Amino acid sequence: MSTRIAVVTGASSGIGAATARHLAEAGFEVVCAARRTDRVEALAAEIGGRAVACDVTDAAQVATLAEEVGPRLDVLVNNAGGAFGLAPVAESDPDDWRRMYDVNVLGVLNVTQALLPALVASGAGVIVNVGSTAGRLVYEGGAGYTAAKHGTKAVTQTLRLELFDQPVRVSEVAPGMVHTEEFSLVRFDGDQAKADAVYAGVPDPLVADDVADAITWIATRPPHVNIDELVIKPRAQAAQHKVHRV
Ligand code: 8X3
Repeated sequence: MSTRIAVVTGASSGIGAATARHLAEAGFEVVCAARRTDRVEALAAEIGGRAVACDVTDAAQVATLAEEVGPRLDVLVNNAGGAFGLAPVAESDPDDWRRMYDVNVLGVLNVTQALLPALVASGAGVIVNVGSTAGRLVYEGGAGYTAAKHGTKAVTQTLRLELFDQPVRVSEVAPGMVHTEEFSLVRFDGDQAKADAVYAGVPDPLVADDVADAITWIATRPPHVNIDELVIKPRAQAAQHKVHRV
């Protein structure tokens, strides 16, 4: 059997990088895609994969990714995404909202459109979109991000319907609180104190490896098994506003 190929977007850090490592351990040749070339090149060298510079919001770069992947693809993990800002609706910057819609929704559209023929050609493709608990609820200051992640979920569920007779499974993994090096730092525009406060006192937030493990499990089920959605939170987070802190 030929080597199975996986693409992970946003593979330069956090959940994306961890997922690339887990999929490589599971035997996949992983195409690591992200904007930061130095990071994906180092990761690809470490795991015996391939690196592609790709901003998922840029059609030309996504076309280059599709060329690099070639005619057959087994797994696509649409992980690139993120939150920008935590301002109330009344004070939000529309540019932040545009960027969030761009990367969390249109990014999924661009990459999925470009790679779908190769996923179909594999005869047993899997798409795993990285959503969020923010796609299931709302919270103060979160409207731009929750709207975008509700969008990620809507695209995923629509694809699931549209591809029901195709050899492609469609899943969403929806993590809650995951302590990665960059998610909150990016949200707060580099303010480390604000980023640290998100996880302050939480005994054990999830880490990127926990989510990578779940994604790899989804991607390695038998071809007739479609995990439609998987919500994953730390034990300490019973609900968005109910977080155990010590
Ligand atoms: C991350 C979860 O709570 O920051 O996607 O919206 S949250």
